[in-house]
Amino acid sequence: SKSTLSYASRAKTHRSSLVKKLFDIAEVKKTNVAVSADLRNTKDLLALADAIGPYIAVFKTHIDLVSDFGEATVAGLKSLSVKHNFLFFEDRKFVDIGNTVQQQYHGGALRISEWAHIVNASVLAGEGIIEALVQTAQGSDFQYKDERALLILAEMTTKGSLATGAYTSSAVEIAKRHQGFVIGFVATRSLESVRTDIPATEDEDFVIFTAGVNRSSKGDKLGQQYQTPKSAIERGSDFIIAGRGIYASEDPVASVKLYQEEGWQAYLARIGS
Ligand code: 5BU
Repeated sequence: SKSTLSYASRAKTHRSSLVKKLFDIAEVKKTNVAVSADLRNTKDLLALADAIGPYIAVFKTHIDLVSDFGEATVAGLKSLSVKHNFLFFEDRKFVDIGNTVQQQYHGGALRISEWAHIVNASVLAGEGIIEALVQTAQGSDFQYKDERALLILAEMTTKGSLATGAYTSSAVEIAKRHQGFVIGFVATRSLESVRTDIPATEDEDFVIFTAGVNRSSKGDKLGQQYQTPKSAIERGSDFIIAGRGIYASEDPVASVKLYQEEGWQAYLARIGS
């Protein structure tokens, strides 16, 4: 199982140059934290990115929450990602027909493909949505080839989530057919044990991002369910996504360091070093 290998050794063999970069960042900065920066204006977003940038591998956004989104948002985010060496993950959860998601991803009001290294999509609409996004990312007018990637939403953290069972195994099966642009899943655990008709190839190495991570809370009043950084990594997560546990704490920098430390120690224990 690849999840017992170090990020460094997985970087060496991974087919995706974006994943190589992601694993390199994790190793260099000793962090597997992805902050979920669910803030409402550009100033707050950039201030958070600058403050906690040194301690994270990925800065996850819901860019449609940013009321004054514009050129300054994009330029500011891009320069901070260079300054602090992290990647952007826009948690857009594409879920529509192929023709629509292509336009939501590339161009449009939010210009997601121009700045988001990683995006995600649901397979509720079927495999065609993934094919559509792959087609865009491999198009001849797409300037960011090899610098962009897609995660498939295989599970969700909310109480009563319907993304379970056959849905989750279909998500895994579809991902297996689109390795390259598809780099892995948003899921609560490793999905290696999920049965599909497609056997794993030798170089198969899906990256697991896990949302719903919080060190001190079990959930919220709207059905969110949390696990700790340690639990997520033990269950096979590669990158832990924490939002309110970091940005809404009294001291986000102190807080992110605690998530970094707990996540990294759990990773070291998992790889046996
Ligand atoms: P929180 O503040 O740590 O609860 O924020 C969690 C973030 O992760 C938030 O942006 C959600 O949209 C996102 N999320 C999630 O919580 N659960 C999921 O299953 C998925 C995304 Br997919």
